[in-house]
Amino acid sequence: MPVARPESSDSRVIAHVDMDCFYVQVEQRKQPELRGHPTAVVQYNAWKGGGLIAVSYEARSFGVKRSMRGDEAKSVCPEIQLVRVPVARGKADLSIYRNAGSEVVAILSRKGRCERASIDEVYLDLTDAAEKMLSETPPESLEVIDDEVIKSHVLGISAEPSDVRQAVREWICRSNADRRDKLLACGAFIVAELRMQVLKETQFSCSAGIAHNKMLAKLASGMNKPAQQTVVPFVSIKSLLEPLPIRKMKQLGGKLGCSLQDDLGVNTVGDLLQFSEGRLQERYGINTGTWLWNIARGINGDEVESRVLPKSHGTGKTFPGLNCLKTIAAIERWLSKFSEELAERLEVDLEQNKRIAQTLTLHASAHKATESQSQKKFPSKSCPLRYGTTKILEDALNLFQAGLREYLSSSSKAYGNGCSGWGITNLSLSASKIVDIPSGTCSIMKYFHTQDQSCSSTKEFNDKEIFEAATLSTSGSESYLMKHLQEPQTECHEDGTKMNTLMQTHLEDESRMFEDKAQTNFSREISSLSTPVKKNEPQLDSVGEDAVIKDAAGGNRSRDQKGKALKEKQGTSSILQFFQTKNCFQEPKEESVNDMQETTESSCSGKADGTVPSESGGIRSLHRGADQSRVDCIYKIDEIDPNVVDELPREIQEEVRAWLRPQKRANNTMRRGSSITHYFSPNKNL
Ligand code: TTP
Repeated sequence: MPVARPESSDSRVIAHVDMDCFYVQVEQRKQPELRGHPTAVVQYNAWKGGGLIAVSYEARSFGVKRSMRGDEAKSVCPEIQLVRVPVARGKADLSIYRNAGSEVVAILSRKGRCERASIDEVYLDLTDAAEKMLSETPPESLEVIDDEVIKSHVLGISAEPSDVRQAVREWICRSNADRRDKLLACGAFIVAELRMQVLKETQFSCSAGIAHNKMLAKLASGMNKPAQQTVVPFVSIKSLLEPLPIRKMKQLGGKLGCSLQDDLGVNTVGDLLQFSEGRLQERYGINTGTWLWNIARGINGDEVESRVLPKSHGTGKTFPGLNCLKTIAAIERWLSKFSEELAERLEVDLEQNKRIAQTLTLHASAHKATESQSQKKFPSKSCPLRYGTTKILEDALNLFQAGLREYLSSSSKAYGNGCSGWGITNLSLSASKIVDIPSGTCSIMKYFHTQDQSCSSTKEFNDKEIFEAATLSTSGSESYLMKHLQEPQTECHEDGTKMNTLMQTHLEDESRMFEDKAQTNFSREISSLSTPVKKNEPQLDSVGEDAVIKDAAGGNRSRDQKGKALKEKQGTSSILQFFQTKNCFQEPKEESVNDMQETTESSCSGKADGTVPSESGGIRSLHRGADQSRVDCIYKIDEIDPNVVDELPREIQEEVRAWLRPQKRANNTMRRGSSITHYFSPNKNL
């Protein structure tokens, strides 16, 4: 459900920056001889030359579209260069694009709060920077204005094409302008400079929208591409929004949009203006009613989140048609590849960003042999995430089995190894609920994490530990993802191919990416409605890729080696034993799956993993055991024998000693203990 958030101010300066034909640019940087030539990046397969996922603007001018297959693109534009997406582990390897996206984010984040929205999109809150510029060097005081600023498209400015630049210059430099417009004008300078900097440092061009909120900035960024920027002055909001088809607005592609059309006769955003807030609240509830009333007026209070790293990591693949997976052995083969990739990426995230992911989710699409049963969705399943390829694979298999059991509940005979009653057409794994590790705990974490891996016994996976992915997050990517996986193509993505492209390559922060990409494409369409200026080809293809940060190759291997070495050297660690066995007891109280979810969520917003100070001066940690009872562990610091610290690797002994020092305990217990208890929790080693 949409959330109505009041705008903190209508004078914010928000930019949405979107890279132009991003994968193509990445490939062109790698092979400069492709620059200036019609080029497309193709997800290659033998069927008609594979599917195009990115098309250069030169190729677009020949009529090449993302929905085409390679063969069709060749027939439309014989000179087109088709570059194949790199492949690793039998599937697309997108790390080169993710890393390129990270380069861009690093530059864009220099001027204000930066939210990485997808592999090639970023929101910026430039309010402070714009206010600073306005007070120190207002546009009207500048003698020279960069051409890139003058080339901005300012919605609402009407002038003959030959006079447009002069009109924009005047708009930017008006000394009697409304303060909000002045701030946007400053935003135009800042964004132009950032875009030029991105070009200089990465060789990539990008386009941008500059407005008072995220919704408007996003709508604007796709209106003039490539390598241009569009400003939405306050007075132009109404004329921008009014003609827009209601179903194309973010979050209105599904049932809510349908209801607006069918029940209230609302086809455009302008139609929505006729309804009072009270009437909309009456029909859709207080929150949604207000949200609808707001969006019709261009009001959107969503803040730019400070996030340059991805919210989740995902990997997956589609297996269309005859390629569908029909046996548990085939599922295991692929899950093994996914687990390996996920484990590597998580390891790099831990190493480089000091973050840990808490939830593992498996998504799949399936069909059954009988037509009548094909409507049922394969349920997405989640469980607490345990690090390491082996554990991820083990858990993923259990999640799959749980999902399959449920999926086949009406036809149990089809279940089992080697059965032919079902086929998996896409399969993916994601790691989400990523939280920062409290500073100072990293090397300890790594050590315990290694121990955890080497000491863990095979886990009897209990179904109760598996929960529906849909309940995981109220605002995170999963809920969006679920939405798109379950009712995916009713919005802008009508055909299965598009969905396939999406599922094949994009599984991280998919939610937002899906919606955002759809809206980017949409904003290109609306450029024709709202401005007389050039309109690039409307794209109704499927969605963009996830956003992962660094190439993780090798990370897991080194960790595993280190783990083995430690184990050989030390035998069974007594400090580890202490943490594993000391003072744990179980409360008989039964908790629901939802309760479990709440615990996980609270750990995200507050303490890292559900630890609370205990009355006895130790660290109390709440965990859910395999039997779903609550396990309450109290680790008493006083009872740790300082001698066992000698068993730890030298580089972390000092940290643990500091943690044990009486005078520091009050401060250190929570901060450090929270992670330690998590890693020593009984569940981690099950
Ligand atoms: P987009 O930003 O949607 O498109 P684009 O950058 O290629 O082109 P434009 O200039 O029109 O914005 O997607 C970003 C990248 O995500 C794109 O280069 C390739 C990838 N992608 C896919 O792999 N599959 C898809 O269906 C889409 C839409 C994108």
